[in-house]
Amino acid sequence: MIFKIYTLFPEFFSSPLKSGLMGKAVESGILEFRVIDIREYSEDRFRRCDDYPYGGGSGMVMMPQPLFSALEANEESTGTVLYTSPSGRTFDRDFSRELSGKGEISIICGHYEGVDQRVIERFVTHEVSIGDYVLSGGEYAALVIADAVARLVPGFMGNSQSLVEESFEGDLLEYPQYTRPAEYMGLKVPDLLLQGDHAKITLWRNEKRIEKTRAVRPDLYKKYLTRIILGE
Ligand code: 6GU
Repeated sequence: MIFKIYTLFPEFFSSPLKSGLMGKAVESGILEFRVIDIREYSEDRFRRCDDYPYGGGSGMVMMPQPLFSALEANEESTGTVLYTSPSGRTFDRDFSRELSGKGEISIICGHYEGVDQRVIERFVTHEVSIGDYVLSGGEYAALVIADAVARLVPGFMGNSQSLVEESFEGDLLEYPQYTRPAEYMGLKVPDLLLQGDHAKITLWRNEKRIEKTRAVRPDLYKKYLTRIILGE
Protein backbone atom coordinates (compact mmCIF):
# COMPACT_ATOMS: atom_id res chain seq x y z
CA MET A 1 0.00 0.00 0.00
CA ILE A 2 1.23 3.47 -0.88
CA PHE A 3 0.59 6.55 1.26
CA LYS A 4 1.26 9.94 -0.30
CA ILE A 5 1.39 12.66 2.31
CA TYR A 6 1.21 16.33 1.32
CA THR A 7 2.67 18.48 4.06
CA LEU A 8 4.42 21.75 4.88
CA PHE A 9 6.47 19.83 7.46
CA PRO A 10 8.00 16.75 5.81
CA GLU A 11 10.51 16.27 8.64
CA PHE A 12 7.57 15.56 10.96
CA PHE A 13 7.27 12.07 9.48
CA SER A 14 10.89 10.94 9.52
CA SER A 15 11.03 9.25 12.91
CA PRO A 16 7.51 7.73 13.09
CA LEU A 17 7.95 6.03 9.73
CA LYS A 18 11.17 4.42 10.94
CA SER A 19 9.86 3.18 14.30
CA GLY A 20 8.18 -0.02 15.41
CA LEU A 21 5.90 -2.06 13.19
CA MET A 22 5.50 0.86 10.80
CA GLY A 23 9.26 0.97 10.30
CA LYS A 24 9.36 -2.77 9.66
CA ALA A 25 6.50 -2.62 7.17
CA VAL A 26 8.25 0.15 5.27
CA GLU A 27 11.51 -1.78 5.25
CA SER A 28 9.87 -4.97 4.01
CA GLY A 29 7.97 -3.09 1.30
CA ILE A 30 4.46 -3.84 2.59
CA LEU A 31 4.04 -0.07 2.89
CA GLU A 32 5.52 2.81 0.98
CA PHE A 33 5.33 6.42 2.09
CA ARG A 34 5.91 9.32 -0.27
CA VAL A 35 6.15 12.49 1.75
CA ILE A 36 5.56 15.43 -0.58
CA ASP A 37 6.78 18.86 0.51
CA ILE A 38 4.07 21.29 -0.59
CA ARG A 39 6.49 24.22 -0.32
CA GLU A 40 8.63 22.81 -3.13
CA TYR A 41 5.74 23.46 -5.49
CA SER A 42 5.23 27.10 -4.53
CA GLU A 43 5.83 29.54 -7.38
CA ASP A 44 6.08 32.42 -4.94
CA ARG A 45 9.43 34.20 -4.75
CA PHE A 46 9.65 33.40 -1.06
CA ARG A 47 7.94 30.01 -1.45
CA ARG A 48 4.99 31.20 0.55
CA CYS A 49 2.14 28.76 0.87
CA ASP A 50 -0.35 30.72 2.99
CA ASP A 51 -2.23 33.99 2.69
CA TYR A 52 -4.91 36.05 4.44
CA PRO A 53 -8.52 34.86 4.22
CA TYR A 54 -10.86 36.70 1.83
CA GLY A 55 -13.67 38.25 3.80
CA GLY A 56 -11.48 38.77 6.85
CA GLY A 57 -11.13 36.73 10.00
CA SER A 58 -8.24 35.40 12.00
CA GLY A 59 -5.42 33.15 10.84
CA MET A 60 -4.09 32.19 7.44
CA VAL A 61 -5.30 29.94 4.65
CA MET A 62 -3.22 27.52 2.56
CA MET A 63 -3.04 28.97 -0.97
CA PRO A 64 -4.41 27.03 -3.93
CA GLN A 65 -1.35 27.28 -6.23
CA PRO A 66 1.19 25.16 -4.31
CA LEU A 67 -1.40 22.47 -3.57
CA PHE A 68 -2.81 22.39 -7.11
CA SER A 69 0.73 22.03 -8.50
CA ALA A 70 1.72 19.37 -5.96
CA LEU A 71 -1.45 17.34 -6.49
CA GLU A 72 -1.39 17.64 -10.27
CA ALA A 73 2.20 16.41 -10.31
CA ASN A 74 1.55 13.42 -8.04
CA GLU A 75 -2.08 12.28 -8.44
CA GLU A 76 -4.08 10.39 -10.99
CA SER A 77 -7.72 11.35 -11.26
CA THR A 78 -9.33 8.34 -9.58
CA GLY A 79 -7.47 8.07 -6.26
CA THR A 80 -8.57 8.45 -2.66
CA VAL A 81 -7.50 11.87 -1.40
CA LEU A 82 -8.09 12.64 2.26
CA TYR A 83 -7.87 16.10 3.74
CA THR A 84 -7.29 16.24 7.49
CA SER A 85 -9.34 18.92 9.19
CA PRO A 86 -11.36 19.31 12.39
CA SER A 87 -14.40 19.93 10.14
CA GLY A 88 -14.30 16.51 8.53
CA ARG A 89 -16.20 13.28 9.06
CA THR A 90 -14.91 11.50 12.17
CA PHE A 91 -12.42 8.77 11.41
CA ASP A 92 -13.48 5.40 12.83
CA ARG A 93 -12.94 1.67 12.54
CA ASP A 94 -15.35 1.24 9.65
CA PHE A 95 -13.58 3.91 7.65
CA SER A 96 -10.14 2.46 8.51
CA ARG A 97 -11.34 -0.89 7.14
CA GLU A 98 -12.68 0.70 3.98
CA LEU A 99 -9.37 2.49 3.42
CA SER A 100 -7.28 -0.62 4.08
CA GLY A 101 -8.73 -2.11 0.89
CA LYS A 102 -7.22 0.64 -1.28
CA GLY A 103 -3.87 0.30 -2.93
CA GLU A 104 -3.07 3.95 -2.60
CA ILE A 105 -4.17 6.72 -0.23
CA SER A 106 -3.22 10.38 -0.38
CA ILE A 107 -3.48 12.65 2.64
CA ILE A 108 -3.31 16.44 2.54
CA CYS A 109 -2.26 17.79 5.94
CA GLY A 110 -4.22 20.93 6.76
CA HIS A 111 -2.63 23.86 8.56
CA TYR A 112 -3.55 27.28 9.87
CA GLU A 113 -7.27 27.93 9.27
CA GLY A 114 -7.30 25.28 6.56
CA VAL A 115 -6.89 25.11 2.78
CA ASP A 116 -8.58 27.15 0.07
CA GLN A 117 -11.98 25.56 -0.65
CA ARG A 118 -11.12 25.19 -4.35
CA VAL A 119 -8.46 22.61 -3.45
CA ILE A 120 -11.08 20.58 -1.59
CA GLU A 121 -13.57 20.79 -4.43
CA ARG A 122 -11.04 19.81 -7.09
CA PHE A 123 -9.06 17.05 -5.40
CA VAL A 124 -10.42 15.87 -2.05
CA THR A 125 -12.59 12.76 -1.82
CA HIS A 126 -12.94 12.70 2.02
CA GLU A 127 -12.47 15.45 4.61
CA VAL A 128 -11.48 13.63 7.79
CA SER A 129 -11.21 14.57 11.48
CA ILE A 130 -9.82 12.24 14.13
CA GLY A 131 -12.00 13.53 16.96
CA ASP A 132 -13.71 16.49 18.56
CA TYR A 133 -10.69 18.55 19.54
CA VAL A 134 -8.38 20.83 17.60
CA LEU A 135 -4.82 19.90 16.67
CA SER A 136 -2.11 22.37 15.69
CA GLY A 137 -1.67 20.61 12.36
CA GLY A 138 -3.09 17.84 10.21
CA GLU A 139 0.21 15.89 10.38
CA TYR A 140 -0.79 14.38 13.73
CA ALA A 141 -4.07 13.21 12.26
CA ALA A 142 -2.37 11.89 9.11
CA LEU A 143 -0.11 9.67 11.20
CA VAL A 144 -3.03 8.38 13.24
CA ILE A 145 -5.00 7.55 10.10
CA ALA A 146 -2.01 5.95 8.34
CA ASP A 147 -1.25 3.78 11.37
CA ALA A 148 -4.84 2.65 11.88
CA VAL A 149 -5.15 1.72 8.20
CA ALA A 150 -1.68 0.19 7.85
CA ARG A 151 -2.17 -2.29 10.67
CA LEU A 152 -5.11 -3.78 8.76
CA VAL A 153 -2.94 -4.44 5.72
CA PRO A 154 -2.09 -8.17 5.47
CA GLY A 155 1.41 -8.83 6.78
CA PHE A 156 1.68 -5.65 8.86
CA MET A 157 0.85 -7.35 12.15
CA GLY A 158 2.91 -10.42 12.95
CA ASN A 159 0.13 -12.13 14.87
CA SER A 160 -3.25 -11.96 13.16
CA GLN A 161 -5.05 -13.31 16.24
CA SER A 162 -4.28 -10.06 18.03
CA LEU A 163 -6.17 -8.27 15.25
CA VAL A 164 -9.26 -10.30 16.08
CA GLU A 165 -9.23 -10.15 19.87
CA GLU A 166 -8.73 -6.45 20.25
CA SER A 167 -10.78 -3.60 21.57
CA PHE A 168 -14.00 -2.92 19.63
CA GLU A 169 -14.36 -6.47 18.34
CA GLY A 170 -17.85 -7.43 19.35
CA ASP A 171 -18.39 -3.79 20.43
CA LEU A 172 -16.50 -4.36 23.68
CA LEU A 173 -13.25 -2.95 25.00
CA GLU A 174 -10.29 -5.17 25.81
CA TYR A 175 -9.94 -7.22 29.02
CA PRO A 176 -7.08 -6.48 31.47
CA GLN A 177 -3.72 -8.13 30.81
CA TYR A 178 -1.08 -9.39 33.25
CA THR A 179 2.41 -10.78 32.82
CA ARG A 180 5.06 -12.15 35.19
CA PRO A 181 5.68 -11.95 38.08
CA ALA A 182 2.50 -13.33 39.69
CA GLU A 183 3.05 -10.93 42.57
CA TYR A 184 4.75 -7.55 42.28
CA MET A 185 5.13 -5.06 45.16
CA GLY A 186 2.38 -6.97 46.97
CA LEU A 187 0.06 -6.66 43.95
CA LYS A 188 -1.31 -10.00 42.79
CA VAL A 189 -2.41 -11.31 39.43
CA PRO A 190 -5.97 -12.72 39.70
CA ASP A 191 -5.64 -16.40 40.78
CA LEU A 192 -7.87 -17.66 38.05
CA LEU A 193 -5.36 -16.62 35.37
CA LEU A 194 -2.69 -18.80 36.99
CA GLN A 195 -4.84 -21.92 37.13
CA GLY A 196 -5.05 -22.74 33.43
CA ASP A 197 -8.80 -23.40 33.18
CA HIS A 198 -9.30 -21.84 29.79
CA ALA A 199 -13.08 -21.97 29.78
CA LYS A 200 -13.09 -20.08 33.08
CA ILE A 201 -10.53 -17.60 31.82
CA THR A 202 -12.60 -16.87 28.71
CA LEU A 203 -15.69 -16.24 30.84
CA TRP A 204 -13.77 -14.00 33.22
CA ARG A 205 -12.25 -11.99 30.38
CA ASN A 206 -15.66 -11.53 28.81
CA GLU A 207 -17.08 -10.28 32.10
CA LYS A 208 -14.24 -7.80 32.45
CA ARG A 209 -14.79 -6.53 28.92
CA ILE A 210 -18.47 -5.98 29.61
CA GLU A 211 -17.80 -4.28 32.99
CA LYS A 212 -15.23 -1.92 31.55
CA THR A 213 -17.24 -1.02 28.46
CA ARG A 214 -20.28 -0.28 30.61
CA ALA A 215 -18.22 1.99 32.87
CA VAL A 216 -16.19 3.97 30.34
CA ARG A 217 -18.07 3.72 27.03
CA PRO A 218 -21.82 3.71 27.64
CA ASP A 219 -22.36 4.44 23.94
CA LEU A 220 -20.52 1.27 22.92
CA TYR A 221 -22.18 -0.74 25.69
CA LYS A 222 -25.58 0.19 24.29
CA LYS A 223 -24.50 -1.00 20.87
CA TYR A 224 -23.28 -4.26 22.41
CA LEU A 225 -26.56 -4.82 24.30
CA THR A 226 -28.64 -4.09 21.23
CA ARG A 227 -26.64 -6.62 19.24
CA ILE A 228 -26.96 -9.27 22.00
CA ILE A 229 -30.70 -8.71 22.39
CA LEU A 230 -31.23 -8.97 18.64
CA GLY A 231 -29.19 -12.18 18.77
CA GLU A 232 -26.70 -11.20 16.07
CL1 6GU B 1 -7.64 16.14 11.04
N1 6GU B 1 -6.84 18.43 12.05
C1 6GU B 1 -6.78 19.34 13.02
N2 6GU B 1 -6.10 20.46 12.81
N3 6GU B 1 -7.40 19.20 14.17
C2 6GU B 1 -8.08 18.06 14.35
C3 6GU B 1 -8.18 17.07 13.38
C4 6GU B 1 -7.54 17.30 12.23
N4 6GU B 1 -8.93 16.05 13.87
C5 6GU B 1 -9.28 16.42 15.07
N5 6GU B 1 -8.78 17.62 15.37
